[in-house]
Amino acid sequence: MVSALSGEGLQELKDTIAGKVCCFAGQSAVGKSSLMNALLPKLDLPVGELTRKTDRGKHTTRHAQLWPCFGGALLDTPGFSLYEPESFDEQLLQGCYPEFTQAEPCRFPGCMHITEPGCGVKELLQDGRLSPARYARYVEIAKDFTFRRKHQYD
Ligand SMILES: Nc1nc2c(ncn2[C@@H]2O[C@H](COP(=O)(O)OP(=O)(O)OP(=O)(O)O)[C@@H](O)[C@H]2O)c(=O)[nH]1
Ligand SMILES: [Mg+2]
Ligand SMILES: [Zn+2]
Repeated sequence: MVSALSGEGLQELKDTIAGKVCCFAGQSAVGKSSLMNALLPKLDLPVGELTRKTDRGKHTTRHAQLWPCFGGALLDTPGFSLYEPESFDEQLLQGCYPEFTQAEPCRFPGCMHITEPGCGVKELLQDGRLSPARYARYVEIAKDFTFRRKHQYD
């Protein structure tokens, strides 16, 4: 977790990105440019706000720019309105959650970790080794993948 406002997580973020080429990507107004400014105050990049009308960002950043820093480089990018991944492979999705690898094997192979009994990932959730908010978003995305795979030839 990071916050440009409070400075939470900034040192860990610096340590993680040092010596690498990294980019910030995400929906408009999540705070990518604010984070760039917090890490590199000299940049003074323009930041936007949420529109009351749609509760979405205003697409303040209009181009991607690479800034050398911390022995590597950081790229600020324009935000998108909606995130819709092209592939909907549930196995690839699970690979995006490194926490899942700490789980005991689930009772059923190919477990989606949603409603199946004997699920190791659900146990992680119970002992607080998996963030409930991250898990809730995983369930939402996984259900969307299943829905879109079922309807891909409609
Ligand atoms: N409360 C709070 N607000 C933040 C934080 N980071 C950014 N904001 C606010 O969120 C709004 C959008 O920030 P930006 O940095 O412009 O967001 P962005 O992701 O670069 O947006 P685009 O350039 O449109 O893609 C601004 O009003 C910021 O002040 C934060 O850590 N806490
Ligand atoms: Mg921006
Ligand atoms: Zn499971």
